[in-house]
Amino acid sequence: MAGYSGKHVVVVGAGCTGLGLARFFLDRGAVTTLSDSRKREDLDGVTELAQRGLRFDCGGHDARLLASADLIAISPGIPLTVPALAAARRAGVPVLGEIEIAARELTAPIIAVTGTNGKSTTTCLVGEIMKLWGRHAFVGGNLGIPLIEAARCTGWDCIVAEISSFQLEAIETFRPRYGMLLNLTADHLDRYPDMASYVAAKLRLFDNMTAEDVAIINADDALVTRHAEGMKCRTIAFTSCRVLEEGMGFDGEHIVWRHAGQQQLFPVSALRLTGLHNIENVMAAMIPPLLEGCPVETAWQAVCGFGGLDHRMVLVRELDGVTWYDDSKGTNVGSVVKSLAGLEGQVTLIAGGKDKGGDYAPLEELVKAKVDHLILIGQAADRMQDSFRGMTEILRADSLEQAVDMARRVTVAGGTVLLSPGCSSFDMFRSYAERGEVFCRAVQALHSQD
Ligand code: UMA
Ligand code: ADP
Repeated sequence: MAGYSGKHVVVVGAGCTGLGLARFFLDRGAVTTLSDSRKREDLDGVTELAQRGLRFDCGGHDARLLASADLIAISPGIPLTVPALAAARRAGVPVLGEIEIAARELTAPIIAVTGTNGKSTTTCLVGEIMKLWGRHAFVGGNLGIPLIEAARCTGWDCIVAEISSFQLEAIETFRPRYGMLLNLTADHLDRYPDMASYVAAKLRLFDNMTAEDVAIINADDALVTRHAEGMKCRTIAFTSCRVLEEGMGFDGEHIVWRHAGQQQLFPVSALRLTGLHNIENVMAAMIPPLLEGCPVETAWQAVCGFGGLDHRMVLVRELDGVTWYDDSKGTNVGSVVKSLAGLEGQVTLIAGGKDKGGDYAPLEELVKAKVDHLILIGQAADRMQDSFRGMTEILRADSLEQAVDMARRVTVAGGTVLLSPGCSSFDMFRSYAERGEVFCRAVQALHSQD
């Protein structure tokens, strides 16, 4: 579609992405309808858009309306299997995802970060480096500010975008200059029929990349390296297990960057971030700026100054000898594995939430070795109880606040309480952030027994 003016565009989903898309298409003179399964009165932030002529299709998606559109623009939370959408596609209506629409407008190079875990942290790390280097960098995507907001402004030097598998489902030409694949473990099996479909969606990031572009690949992840073999673009690897002849490696004390016959050493003791997984995130994040010519001192200063994001292994408080951590963003089994592995001593683990259909088995050994008490909340509690039966003492709580009270009673001095749910939050909360905030408030409200 050459231009959008006068075209009928249906934007599906009225979350932050849909509202950004609606604004974008109204700005370009499109006849724009916002379609959402929620009722009109339940939508937030649409008053100004309605005054600008936005039309609405609420309480479901009108199949006839969608089939008559010139273009359907979808939010990440809308699977292509939604019946009205699938029917419109079959009828030949183009259906594009938000990142595809945004990227068609963007001229600055895109550094795209995907993988099962570490995306947000790595995206922010790249952003910190670019900004310290004096670059006007947009930092967003799945992280929070939708990519379409970058397309509504000009003057970017680079676009640093966290990209989810959901967002990649409806791309056509999306082509980052740098594409990172941090790791691949099971996630979102409530949306995908199997792991292969989830991986296939992630790999679409590399579909349009050419020999001029660079894939940044985790050499320690067998699934990632297997899929990297067929890529058309250059690949640069990172590993936390050894030093590489070319790429980012780790010798146990230093990150070792070897490229074009040069070597640089970075002592990880200078980092504020902790854990081997965060060393991996730092390694991956430094590659695009260094390849773009950023001075090594600037890149290292930026990553050393970064203290991490909220709700990712954040120390909430120490109370009566017990340490409390908020890892509400631990929303899949792989991330709980990393968080638990990094803790010393005995742990009371608070887990559960909206089950994503994955296998909890990768957690079994760590639960047996480290978890004294497992306190389960939410819809996933029954399945998790079945998975971990006999491996630790299991308790059930009706609310997160009750789980905090239970954890307080059962955890002895010297121990740790960890909220790392291994599930999404949507059964009990609006988001992982709200879940983390409720946890932190409940922990802060506890009184010392001394
Ligand atoms: N809706 C429908 N029909 C449906 C399903 C949903 O109309 O069949 C409507 C809902 O009623 C709601 C709207 O769609 O009004 C929500 O759209 P959305 O789910 O795409 O939410 P946004 O607010 O636009 O947020 C999205 C991402 N959400 C998802 O991928 C589910 C956000 O990632 C992202 O931060 C934001 O765009 C900006 O890019 C969230 C997420 O959980 C945090 N992502 C997953 C993850 O990180 O694991 C991938
Ligand atoms: P994402 O955006 O992919 O969800 P985050 O950076 O928000 O990733 O981190 C979420 C959780 O994932 C963290 O609390 C941590 O437990 C885990 N994690 C972070 N980085 C990695 C990594 N490189 N490999 C595995 N797990 C990680």
